[in-house]
Amino acid sequence: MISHHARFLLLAASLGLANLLSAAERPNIVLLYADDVGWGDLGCQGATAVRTPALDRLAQEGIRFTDGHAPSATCTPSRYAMLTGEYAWREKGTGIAKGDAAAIIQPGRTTLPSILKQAGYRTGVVGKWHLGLGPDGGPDWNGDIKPGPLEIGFDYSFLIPATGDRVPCVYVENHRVVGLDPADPIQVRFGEKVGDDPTGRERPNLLKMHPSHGHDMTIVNGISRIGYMTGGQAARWTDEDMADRITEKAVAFIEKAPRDQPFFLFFSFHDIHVPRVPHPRFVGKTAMGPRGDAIVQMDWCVEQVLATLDRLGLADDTLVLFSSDNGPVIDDGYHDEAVAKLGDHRPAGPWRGGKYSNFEGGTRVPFLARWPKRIPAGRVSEALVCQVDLPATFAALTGQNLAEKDAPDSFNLLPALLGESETGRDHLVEHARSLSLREGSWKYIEPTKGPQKNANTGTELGGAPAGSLYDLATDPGETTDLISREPDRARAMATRLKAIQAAGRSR
Ligand code: NG6
Ligand code: CA
Repeated sequence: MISHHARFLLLAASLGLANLLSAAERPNIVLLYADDVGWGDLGCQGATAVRTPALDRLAQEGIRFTDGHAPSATCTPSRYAMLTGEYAWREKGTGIAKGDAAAIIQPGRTTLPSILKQAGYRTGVVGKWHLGLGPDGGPDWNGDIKPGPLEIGFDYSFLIPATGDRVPCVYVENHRVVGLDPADPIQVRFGEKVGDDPTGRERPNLLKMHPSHGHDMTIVNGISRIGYMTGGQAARWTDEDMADRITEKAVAFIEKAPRDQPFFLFFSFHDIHVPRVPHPRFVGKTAMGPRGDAIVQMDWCVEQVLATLDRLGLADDTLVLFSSDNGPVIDDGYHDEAVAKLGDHRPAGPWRGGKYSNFEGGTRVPFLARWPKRIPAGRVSEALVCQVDLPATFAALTGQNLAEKDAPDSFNLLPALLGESETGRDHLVEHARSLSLREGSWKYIEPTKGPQKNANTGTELGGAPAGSLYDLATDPGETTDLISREPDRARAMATRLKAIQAAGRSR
């Protein structure tokens, strides 16, 4: 069998990339990506109402970034930016995707997985996708579902196609719905009803969890969803064992990956997005109801991955990252006691707002990295880092140069990631309902009309008609708008933000 090193040399030679040879050994990469988990939801960042021992271990054995960001304050745009290295607000069609949306990232683009595949990695994605599947008009759920992850650089995929709270409620493995009976084809529709499956609106008595806003369409597993679906009965998922199912697939991917080749696993949790329906063994583990129990379940998923790496002797050579796709939300559409049982737990930690918000709570999320061979244990870094930087950072890690057009907003933050430097980005565009520019501790939010709170979730959204300006160094909670006291600074930041938008790139 050809050795890992020989294969690496051959690959380097065949690509003619001299600098590939000088790259450090290429670690395996496991990107653990949580959904709607807030900065303050981790024990290592102050949570006491829920324990997260696996994540705390990751932080203790690696580096914890206090100023780490999702690219956007909701899911689809964050994932788009993380996989392409391009801010989602530059492109139409990157907002929260419906369950039957067509593939948003086009085949042929340079992506996080294609960069790693190019470097010789075996690449896989397991869990929530929410980046659309199929051609224009959406996928054929009963046929070959493509394009999708396999067409943009992943060798393997096992997907929750959109989110847990919207149809279709089935898993997709590579190009096919898992367990589909051809005699019971799936139909999916958003907008009008399809088929005669009961809906939450018509038959609330059938529900085990009731919607608080939206989420009153087709009932699957006693929970009404966004959108309508009929057929595919045998293929429908059970929310209670979703974490087990996807963890099993993630662990199997690591186990089966050839040992003479590094691997990249994007393990994208369903937790702690709504509907929060953890397995019975996690129910009641916190006093916070399903939202707290879902955090415990998510931490269990992390634990399984770390244990697998330990068991296979891969931990030292594996870079494990953990982050979340946007800030926290309490009631995101179901009556699940999250509001009533929150107590004094602060999901966003010291930051104001949460999911959907221009305040820091929208995008400032947990951001942990462990690589025992290269990252000193127990580091805490204040460097400004963002998930949009992963493509350029991993390109650098694997000794590759990005083409000018690729990953236009992605910066190589390898020195910061490895704890060798406290310098991260000098600026970052944060994206919620409008854009904000961070420069050091300063934050400028462009002028924003409209309500102060999200009507559904009650989240404070931030922003003001004249724009707003905060100094996070003296005012981390964004309580004092300095826009009228520092008009010159605000104007300069507004000008720079406009220039970044106009340039179409920032790298
Ligand atoms: C919103 C949903 C919310 C959640 C969100 C997507 C309603 C009223 N709200 O439209 O429940 O699903 O989309 O969340 O339907 S995300 O984390 O995937 O971006
Ligand atoms: Ca999310």
